[in-house]
Amino acid sequence: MSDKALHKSGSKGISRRGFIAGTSSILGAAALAGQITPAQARAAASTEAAAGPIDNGAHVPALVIGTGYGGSVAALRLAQAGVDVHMIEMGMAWDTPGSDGKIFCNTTTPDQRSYWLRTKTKQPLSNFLGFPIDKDIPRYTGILDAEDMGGIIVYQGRGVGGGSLVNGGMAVTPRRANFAAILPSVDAEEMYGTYYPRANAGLGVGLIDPAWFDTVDCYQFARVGRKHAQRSGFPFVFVPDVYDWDYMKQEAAGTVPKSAVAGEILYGNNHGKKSLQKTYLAQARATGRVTISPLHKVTSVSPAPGGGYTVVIEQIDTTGATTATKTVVAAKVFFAAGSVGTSKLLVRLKATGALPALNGEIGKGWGDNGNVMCGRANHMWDPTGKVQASIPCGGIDNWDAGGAFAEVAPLPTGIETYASFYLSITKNPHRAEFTYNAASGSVELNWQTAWKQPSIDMAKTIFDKINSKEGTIYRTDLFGLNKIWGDHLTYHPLGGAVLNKATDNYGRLHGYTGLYVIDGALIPGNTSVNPFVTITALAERNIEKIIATDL
Ligand code: FAE
Repeated sequence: MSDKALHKSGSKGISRRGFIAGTSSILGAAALAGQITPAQARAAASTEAAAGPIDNGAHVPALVIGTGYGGSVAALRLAQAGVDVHMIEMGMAWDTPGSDGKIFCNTTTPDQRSYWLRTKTKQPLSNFLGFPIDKDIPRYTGILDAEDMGGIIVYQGRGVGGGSLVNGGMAVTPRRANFAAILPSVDAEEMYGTYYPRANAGLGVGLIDPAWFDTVDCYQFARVGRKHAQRSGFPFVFVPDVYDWDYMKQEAAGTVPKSAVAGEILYGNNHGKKSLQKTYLAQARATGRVTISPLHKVTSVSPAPGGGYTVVIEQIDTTGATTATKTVVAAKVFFAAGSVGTSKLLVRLKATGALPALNGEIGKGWGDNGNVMCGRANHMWDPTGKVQASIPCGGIDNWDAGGAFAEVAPLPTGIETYASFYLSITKNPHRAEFTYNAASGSVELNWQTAWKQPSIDMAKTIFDKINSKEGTIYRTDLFGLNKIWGDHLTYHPLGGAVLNKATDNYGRLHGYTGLYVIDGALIPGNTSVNPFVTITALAERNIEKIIATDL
């Protein structure tokens, strides 16, 4: 990946004044950015409040399952085309402060808001100095799901905004040369000429000021990462992000409430991150045509007797208990529940006879984007800083030679750890399949932990060399006792309903007119970089075609 490719983004910033809690202020944020007017924002907020959650027996023109990247793009573009849209989201709205006055809790002090229906945290870095660091929490519909799929823990965001609520915001357009391997049936010319720029603009992607980066305490960890990469002959590249970099400068200067600089990331970010709530979803709501039902989970979709689809939805409370079951009819249904959510639904619906005509590609082609984590122990003269901004801003590129792109990640513990920490994206060739287990009534994924070995080997092409050059060693205390590699997890689930296989070349599910997939499930297992810009750009491409031809 060249520096140029990584920098390629149409940036459209949002004023820091907009980063206030609450639905109406979220709408206000977009208004300040010039995306919608304050009057539109107020009208949309009151329309939505009046509309409330979806009613049992409702008939809707378009129903979107999930409010992540794919779902938000679909909702906005459909609404702009004059279609009323209802979005169903199993997670919470995340628009109301808790007793501490904050919507989201901090990474260092996880409480009930942190995890989806768990009684103990499941932190990606489970140990420190070999000691387990997970703690008991009340069971609650928290923001981060650590979903155990057998051979792999899949981390996902839960709530209005999906993964955008919990992710690092790294907004990377893959190198064009790698694109054919990602989505071979898609016209790259169109993607790079139209849809990637549209996605970058819609997401509000921007780049850190390199001069500021060079001086500020909170990126010392990344400067150490750059120095070590370059001394071993690897290019260090700045990576765009959806964080408001002007706000971050003010956080670092102590003039505004701290968010990234205070380590907020995995369990939500209270200020500077431009999550979908502040971009696509704010615009969608401002059309007055989009309503969202949080704490509602779709459990079934099947053809309705009079045309369209019958959708069964469970309303849940914050303990996860079902409080109502609703049945609605939708003319068109967009599956945007994320790679795992969409795949699990479709595999179950095919196997149980609700959608028997789905084809044999359903559930196939799932990959982990080659994610693997590791830490390195630096010398005492190479401290990484006790204050670390939680937003990564650079990476080490060894994709061509070694099959790995390593994000130089923060370890925002609040103390000096002398550790360098990395999340590598690698060219792992393994693909898994979701299947329905009739005996247990659950959908399973056949991923094996041992399938991470190619990822480890590829990451080692970078870190063995750096360790040898620097005279340093791997940390063995972050993922257990004497365990170097974080090979048990992914942040980047992709595939399960692959474009041009389970669907046509625009996400229309084979076998059923009016059913679409529009999220990360379309992408066959790897994007060579962090995935959400590609998910967004592909959704922009597909919805444009669907609106032009199917509505
Ligand atoms: P997603 O955003 O997951 O949205 C799906 C939504 O559907 C969720 O809100 C679900 O709660 C909801 N849902 C699921 N099932 C149902 C159901 N049955 N009924 C109703 N609602 C349902 O899908 N990517 C990057 O590009 N850069 C990063 O820096 C980055 N960092 C990450 C860090 C972490 C910790 C994590 C977990 C992910 C990160 N990602 C990153 C990945 C990125 O967030 C992910 O690829 C996208 O969010 C996937 O977008 P989708 O639209 O596919």
